[in-house]
Amino acid sequence: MNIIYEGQIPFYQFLNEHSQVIQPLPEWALTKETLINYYQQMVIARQFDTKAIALQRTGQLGTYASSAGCEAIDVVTASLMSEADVLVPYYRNHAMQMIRGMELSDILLYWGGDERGNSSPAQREDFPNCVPIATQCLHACGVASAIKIRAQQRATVCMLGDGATSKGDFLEALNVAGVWQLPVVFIINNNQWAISVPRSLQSIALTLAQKALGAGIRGEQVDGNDVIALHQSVASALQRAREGKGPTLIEAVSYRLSDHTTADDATRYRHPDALKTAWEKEPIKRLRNYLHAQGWWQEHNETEWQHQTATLIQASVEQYLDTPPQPVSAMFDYLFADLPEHLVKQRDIAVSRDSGESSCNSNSSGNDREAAS
Ligand SMILES: Cc1ncc(C[n+]2csc(CCOP(=O)(O)OP(=O)(O)O)c2C)c(N)n1
Ligand SMILES: [Mg+2]
Repeated sequence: MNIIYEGQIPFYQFLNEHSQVIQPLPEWALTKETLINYYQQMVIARQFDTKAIALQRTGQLGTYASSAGCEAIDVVTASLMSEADVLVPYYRNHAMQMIRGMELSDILLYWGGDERGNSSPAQREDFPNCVPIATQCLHACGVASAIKIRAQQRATVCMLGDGATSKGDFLEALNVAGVWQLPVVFIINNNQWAISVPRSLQSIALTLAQKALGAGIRGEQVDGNDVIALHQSVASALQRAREGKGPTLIEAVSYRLSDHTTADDATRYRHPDALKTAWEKEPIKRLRNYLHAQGWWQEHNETEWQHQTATLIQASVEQYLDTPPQPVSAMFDYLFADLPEHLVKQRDIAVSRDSGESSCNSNSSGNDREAAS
């Protein structure tokens, strides 16, 4: 017998869970600028997340998917993308949308059930949030195909979760990306859970990255709590894509520090010890400890940045709450280019109800938005 194929999955880590450097750093990480920027963006993402959950709990936002634990993945990837690259996100990538230019108030608007939050001009050609699991992987291949046909130097970034890797759509997308050598980077946020299904029941494969090997494309695993490792891995993958050197699958290992969404209660299926251990490894603390040790980030920097961030978030919350809700009939405006006949009738009913309601409820404010959504 001869072995005709042997696969390898590299694992990247520079900053271990104790914030210690475990191998020589790349040159860009020897100075503080990029690292501090990553840290600051992650703090914004975490504060935004906390605020969004508080808004939901007080009836001022719809169901919301927390990004606690995936800040490093999102911040590093979005920061490395060029304006011309295309983001195909799923529902946990608020920090990416923020860095790509969306207003935080628009992101809140979306989670408040208002479609205008999904049509910000700042999104340019980026896709809206994808909620059906893994379907975005094929959309990303469509985008990447268009980029390839036009011979443009742009990359498509497709975000997905560990649970999404069990879907046929994901495997089909990997396959076609390989066959057509598409300029796409798939990034799995392996946060160890697909709602209540643990990673161990998702696949018996040692890594999720190795699924790339079956499609003949490059697969690698990276510590998703280590901004330096993420930077190295994502920057190279983006460069390969833009240079026409084919797709990459990156599995970023993280942990979901929150419930699945605000509609979930993870205490019903998750042992508190696992969560406690995960908090020891989380990306923000890991980088903060390193920056402190380098003397690049002091206590007063922390206090000032937390304060500045709180002011920014508060302003975006106010802008969101001050946005008058859309009329009920707006729900017909976003799905069809040409509304089918039966929906035209329904929209007409909604429009006449809206005009009746607005005349007897002229004081309607943004605080009514959950009722409206
Ligand atoms: C096609 C489809 N099936 C089922 C669901 C219900 N659902 C919503 S989130 C989720 C789990 C996804 O887990 P994962 O891919 O790991 O992403 P995470 O939420 O953990 O980031 C499921 C099954 C869905 N949205 N779409
Ligand atoms: Mg998951």
